[in-house]
Amino acid sequence: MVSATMGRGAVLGAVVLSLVAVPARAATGETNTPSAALPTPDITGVDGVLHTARAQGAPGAWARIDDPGMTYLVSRGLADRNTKRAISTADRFRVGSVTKTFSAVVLLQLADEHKLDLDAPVNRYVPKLLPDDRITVRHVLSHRSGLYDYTDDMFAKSVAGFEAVRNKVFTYRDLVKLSLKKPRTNAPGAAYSYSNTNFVVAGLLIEKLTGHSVKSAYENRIFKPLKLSDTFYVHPDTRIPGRYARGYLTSDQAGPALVDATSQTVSWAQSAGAIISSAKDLNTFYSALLGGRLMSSARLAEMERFTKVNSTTAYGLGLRRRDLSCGISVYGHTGAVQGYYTYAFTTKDGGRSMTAVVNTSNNGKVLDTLAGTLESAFCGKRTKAPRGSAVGVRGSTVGVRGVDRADRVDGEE
Ligand code: HEL
Repeated sequence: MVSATMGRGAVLGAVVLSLVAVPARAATGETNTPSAALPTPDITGVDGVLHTARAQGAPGAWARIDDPGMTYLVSRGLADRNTKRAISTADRFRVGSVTKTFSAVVLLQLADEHKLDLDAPVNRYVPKLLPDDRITVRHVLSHRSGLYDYTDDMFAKSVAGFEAVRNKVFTYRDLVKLSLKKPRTNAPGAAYSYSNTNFVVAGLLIEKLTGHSVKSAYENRIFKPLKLSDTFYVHPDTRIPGRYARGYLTSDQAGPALVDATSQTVSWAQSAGAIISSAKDLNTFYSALLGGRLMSSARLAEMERFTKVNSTTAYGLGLRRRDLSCGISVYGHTGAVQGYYTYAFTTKDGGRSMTAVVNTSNNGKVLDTLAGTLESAFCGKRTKAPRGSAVGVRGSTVGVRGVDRADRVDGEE
């Protein structure tokens, strides 16, 4: 289902396509095109990506793009394989590591309040937590601490590993201990090495510095000020409040049925990955963050100091940057938690945001495919098309104002 709504009541029925000049790439690989100068999102392209993700095994796939005055909604497939309820783009889901940006925001706010020095050792705030006093808060938030990722062992067998922790409740210190059983991957600051342990340490820091739970820090500092009414931190409760898409974990071996992974504590991740949200709220969050509404410009600049990860991605402080093929860079995070993959990104000025989700995981093809939504949403159509070609796709609904009507279910294709 595809729909688009415009702020002042006009209905989008067709777009006129034009070739857009590709902005010059800066030496860092990053380009910062103002969102007003971006090409129109290619909604047909987004829909095609979701269709492919479904064909590759995702029960449902959905995306929401928020542009000034315009919202685009695209959804395909099922929220629930038993009841056959169709996905709605308003459905809540588990965001996985998108949580890391929320945790980083809290710590950067604490830095703004002079309660935290990013270059101080973690051990200054939580004495003797880590075996190396050289590991700083900045190393942790940029995945350069060298702390081993305990989830590599925990989920070596995806389904058995998940079932072993589905209902478990860990303390942060339990998780740090698991990490410290293994040698560190690099000396502090020497290399980027993604690890959930870093953002477990971030959670501990938040609790230590605020004297309250991460839940209340998220709620008071982010969820409530931004009115994120679909966003929750319920750990260790296993349920998703309200209307949500069920999440389905793919087995490592071909053949077995998908495992319904919706119900879990996510205690293995907590401040590294346990937030629940919706596409609308994630777009609001990243737009506010990059728009400078969550911290000082000096702290945001620190968040946006990126370490190169590979030719198209870089990591700041709890923030990913992806450099798209059209030369545009977008900022946000990805998430992989049993049952869900998420891409949530925005432009440098926070003007255009997109969240794309599928309700399956442990399916690398689907994960790679879903990245294509970024290209369509931010780069627009890449080839010249006839003027006046319609946005609509087979069986789609275009221009249903304010309604995300699941009038077509792709579950039985
Ligand atoms: S992994 C990532 C993603 N991050 C990291 C974090 C998150 N999620 C996890 O650490 C979960 C790992 C297990 C997920 C599970 C599945 O797909 O459901 N996979 C297995 O069990 C595989 N044996 C770097 C991809 C991120 O994008 O930041 O979220």
